[in-house]
Amino acid sequence: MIPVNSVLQVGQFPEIMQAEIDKRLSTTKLLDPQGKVPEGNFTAILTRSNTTIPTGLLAQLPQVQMVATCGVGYDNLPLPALKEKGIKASNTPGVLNDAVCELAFGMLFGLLRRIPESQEFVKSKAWSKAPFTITTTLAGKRVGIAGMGRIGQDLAKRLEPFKVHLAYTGPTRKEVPYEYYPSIKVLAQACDVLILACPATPETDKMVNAEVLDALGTKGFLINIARGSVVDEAALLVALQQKKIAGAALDVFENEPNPNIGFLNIDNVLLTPHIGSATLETRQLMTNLAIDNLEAFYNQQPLLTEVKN
Ligand code: 8YV
Repeated sequence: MIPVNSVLQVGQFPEIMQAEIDKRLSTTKLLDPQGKVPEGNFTAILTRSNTTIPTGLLAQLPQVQMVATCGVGYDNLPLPALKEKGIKASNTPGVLNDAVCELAFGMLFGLLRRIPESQEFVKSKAWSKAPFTITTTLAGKRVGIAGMGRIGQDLAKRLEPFKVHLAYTGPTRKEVPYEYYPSIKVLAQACDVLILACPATPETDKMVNAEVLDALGTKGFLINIARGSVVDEAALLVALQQKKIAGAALDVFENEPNPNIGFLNIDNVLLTPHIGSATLETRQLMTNLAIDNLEAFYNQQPLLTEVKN
């Protein structure tokens, strides 16, 4: 049982998630993590991946012993400070794989077959003057996945029927039937489509740089469903503008919700507003999993999906 008004909800939640929260518990809300902390004896925080929890906020909440974030990524949490204070943390892995993988497929086919541009082509009546451009087939391509975690593995399995050659990179080899490359540059050299599905960590920060993009090459495509921080966006913009790569599909950006304006004026990109997990079913599952973790905490049970800090 979650004690009434024991949970501080930090950050803005979409309506569907707030409805799920309100079904199961009463929370006090702090929309701006930098704002004035409401009065209360809060022993837990409920937040989302897109809300950064400042260490300073923890200092104002000395009773907090648990932070539950809605999202598989937990780069929004100040892990060293949580560890130092002995504060537990949970995320919501697994329940969003379908939604994220389905978006990745939409981005992949949309990018390779230039579907958004083809719609504009029809709507603008340009079709009456000339046929749409020839595009490219996925079948037969070499697809590299950076990050063979839950989502990366799920994506690879779903890609298998599409007659592609799969390979991956990551800190360690995984028990998967795909070729392993120790570095993302070598993987980029060996693939036609590079999909980023890795967590945002100091090691992956700007991991896709000019060198990696050159390795991907002029017929190569980049898809980012991970975090904007994984890509050196200045280098990506140059590569796109100078056609050093064939195109990019981006669901995540360094600066959300106002991505670099350079991306808005390029035709070989497909842009989506960080909607990987943004389906009704998935957000309901994520919200309830986060609350299940809170319940486990208050019932002094092991957390269901603890962030191992
Ligand atoms: C969250 C995300 O799913 O799960 C993640 O790591 O990137 C986000 O899309 C979303 O913010 C949950 O509310």
